[in-house]
Amino acid sequence: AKEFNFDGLVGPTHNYAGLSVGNVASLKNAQGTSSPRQAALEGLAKMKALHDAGFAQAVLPPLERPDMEVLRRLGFSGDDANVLKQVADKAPELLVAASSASSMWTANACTVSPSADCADGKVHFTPANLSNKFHRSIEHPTTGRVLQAIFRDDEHFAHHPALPSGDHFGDEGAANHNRFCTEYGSEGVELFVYGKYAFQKDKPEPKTFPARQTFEASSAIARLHHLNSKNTLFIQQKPATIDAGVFHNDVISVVNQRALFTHEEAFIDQRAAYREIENAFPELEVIEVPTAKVSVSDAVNSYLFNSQLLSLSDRDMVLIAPAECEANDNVSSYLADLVTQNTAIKEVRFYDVQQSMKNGGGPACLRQRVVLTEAEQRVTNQSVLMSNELYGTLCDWVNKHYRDSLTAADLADPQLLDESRRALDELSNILNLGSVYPFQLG
Ligand code: SUG
Repeated sequence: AKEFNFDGLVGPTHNYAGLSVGNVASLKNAQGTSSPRQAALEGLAKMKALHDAGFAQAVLPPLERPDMEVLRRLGFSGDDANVLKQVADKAPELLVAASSASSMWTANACTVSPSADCADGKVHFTPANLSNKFHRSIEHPTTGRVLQAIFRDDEHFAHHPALPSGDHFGDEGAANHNRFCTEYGSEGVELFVYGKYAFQKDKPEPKTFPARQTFEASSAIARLHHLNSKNTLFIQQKPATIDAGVFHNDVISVVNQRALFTHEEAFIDQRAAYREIENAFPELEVIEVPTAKVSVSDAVNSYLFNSQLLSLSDRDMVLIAPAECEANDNVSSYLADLVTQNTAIKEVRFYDVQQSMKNGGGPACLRQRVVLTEAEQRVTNQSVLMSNELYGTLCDWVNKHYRDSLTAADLADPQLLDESRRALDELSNILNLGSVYPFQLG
């Protein structure tokens, strides 16, 4: 079995709207001018570099935006140009929310459990309801269709609908889900990290910013995926760390195989967390970053932990970090020292995903991990797998369809909607998806 990284291709309406309270970068960069073209090309460059380095790489398509179906459900009517005009005049906040290209952060697209962990021997997929943020809560219907268009075979793949919407079952997908294993194809230990309990009000929770993942949502996913309870762990994030801007666990920890690369202040009880993981997974190697070297604020500003931790061999790993880590003195000196120590992390490579970073999405947000056996790989839609040819085709496609710059005012332009739909129609052919978008389904 191999671990594939499915990166989100950035959509043509990528913009900075300040939609995510609790996400420091999203609020800081609100109303700036974005470059959808640059954003998409940066993402593709990372995918190509990892493909060239020998990692299994694939792509997930963006969603249709603005989401006209949602705007119509909210009472705007007439033809598309009319809907856009009304919403821009009367409720511009709904237009920006319906236009977000947030599906690029595919770590939040769904939770995936590899077949080795699931009692029925299938790979299980649950799209995340992303209930905490309106602009993200409208992603899951199309995300679900896209996943079914890629993983079609029902002997090997099981697809669930998103959890019931609403705060009680707030689910943010793989951003709060980790998996320990000795080899990708052997049974692993799945670790769900949650921010709060929804039904038990006497438990600790953050005071300033929302906890986007609930314990109840994580438990429901574990049940749906038929995980073995002795190999399934639930650990709470430290509430004060969420209040410091760590809105997902993948902003403060990353796991690959035996290694947990994490900050000293990630979990509500750090020592108990390590003990619990070690009981279920004795091979655990913890690489803990102390506050004295890298503060939570440095971690949030540099996105150190939103790196991808990838295996170079049976023992050695490389950290795929955002370029912002190089620019932060504390983080860069920590990393320079780390690679000289005796840990799994032997190398750090920096990638520029600046357009996504300005909305709070680093290298790890941009990818969904899917472990597939050889048999599962054979029945996966081959057109989404990265290759030199697909890279060239997608770069041409971006250069042909995407604008170089975009502001909030442009979102009301009916031409942008037409451009996006033309682009997505062509993309669904390139990626052999069939009809997945509302405008294609009629
Ligand atoms: O959900 N930002 C995303 C960033 C998601 C990062 N994902 C992970 N950590 N896995 C979010 O907060 C901002 C959009 C805007 O403000 O325009 C946004 O949705």
